[in-house]
Amino acid sequence: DELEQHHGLEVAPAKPKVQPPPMYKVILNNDDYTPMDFVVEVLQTFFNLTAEQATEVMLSVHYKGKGVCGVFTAEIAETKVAQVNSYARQHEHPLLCSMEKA
Ligand code: TYC
Repeated sequence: DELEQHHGLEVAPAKPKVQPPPMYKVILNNDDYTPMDFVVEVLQTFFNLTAEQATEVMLSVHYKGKGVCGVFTAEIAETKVAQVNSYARQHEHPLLCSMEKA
């Protein structure tokens, strides 16, 4: 289309090119103190996981060091990270939530 426009021979409208937004993984990091059932509760509450899915992610974090809670646009990922870290601190657990580009 660009070539045609430069030559004054346009026949078709330019295709609208919409970029998908950058996506971010929200990560839970393991620690030695946060109770397993608290992590499961967090995953169910903030990431809408079932008890079964939440247990799977929690155990993956426990055994491998970190795990993905979900993949979101920047603003939503930032909000989830802030909510989880605030909730963990309110309950005096060291649980750390962070994000990285997908
Ligand atoms: N390792 C913790 C324990 O043994 C459980 C835990 C799992 C902590 C996942 C944090 O993101 C985490 N109680």
